[in-house]
Amino acid sequence: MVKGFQFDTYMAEKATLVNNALEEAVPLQEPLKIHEAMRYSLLAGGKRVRPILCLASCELVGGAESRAMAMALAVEMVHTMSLIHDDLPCMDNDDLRRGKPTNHKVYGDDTAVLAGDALLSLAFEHLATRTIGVGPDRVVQAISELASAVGSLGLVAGQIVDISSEGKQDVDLNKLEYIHVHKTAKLLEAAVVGGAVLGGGNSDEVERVRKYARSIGLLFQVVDDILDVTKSSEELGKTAGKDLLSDKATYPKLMGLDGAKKFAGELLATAVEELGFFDAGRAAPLHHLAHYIAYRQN
Ligand code: GRG
Repeated sequence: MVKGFQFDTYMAEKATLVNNALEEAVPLQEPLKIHEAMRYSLLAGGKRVRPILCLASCELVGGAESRAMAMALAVEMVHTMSLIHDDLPCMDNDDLRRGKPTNHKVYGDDTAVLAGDALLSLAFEHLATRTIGVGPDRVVQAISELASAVGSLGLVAGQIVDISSEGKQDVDLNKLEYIHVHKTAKLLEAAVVGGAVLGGGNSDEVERVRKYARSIGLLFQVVDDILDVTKSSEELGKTAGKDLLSDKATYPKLMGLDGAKKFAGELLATAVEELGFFDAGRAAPLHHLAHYIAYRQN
């Protein structure tokens, strides 16, 4: 860990910056119902890990954080969209998200689907039109990173394989990794890579942060699986123990709790190794973020 770096202060400052910018990016306007539903989930107080990773990655390669702010917001919009859709009765059917009733519980399934669709669309519009101080080639590259993370070879791939595996006992570690790389790691990768691309990183730097992101992306999900069996719904702000109840394949189930913790430690080490290539001061936020993801409590 980098001495003297105030991680808690860093996270609080960046989260406030992101929250204020999100508030401005999605104003309450006509038609009121859809904008209310979009804002309900978007401003419900997530940890903002993905946008903060995006800003930290931009600064790692020497870019001013303003260059990556639109990307950071776009990633959080996509993430929120995926949570709204994931919670729907036709998907994971959940009642609690970010400590509040899920979007469809408040606004109905029809509005929740539309709120997700509108956030997805706005994410790309925002990234394309609100990125400042960056040449068009890099903006197009960032758009393409985000699009491929979401589509049928990204989040959607992870979700369809996850849904198709429900109730089946044939999910081995390879399949579990496929699901989580696609459902979770791809979007974290887009956040980190997009930040480095918009920050002006060269191709070597971009590929280093991509490797870092792949490790922390899978780490994020391994830890999510561990928290599901070790924490309460109150502590998590979402329904705990769900995986166990539905007999779903998870890292603790396939590896045992200690095995899953050991695997998490290995992924953390791989991520940190990639940062060794960069200036330690500039890499401090991503270094601490990797540890935060590994040791988070919710
Ligand atoms: C409709 C294009 C389209 C895609 C959606 C529904 C779906 C496809 C994918 C599901 C993706 C999903 C919900 C993955 C889980 C990711 C995850 C670990 C979420 C929890 O993230 P945190 O802990 O949550 O960062 P907060 O609330 O803090 O932001």
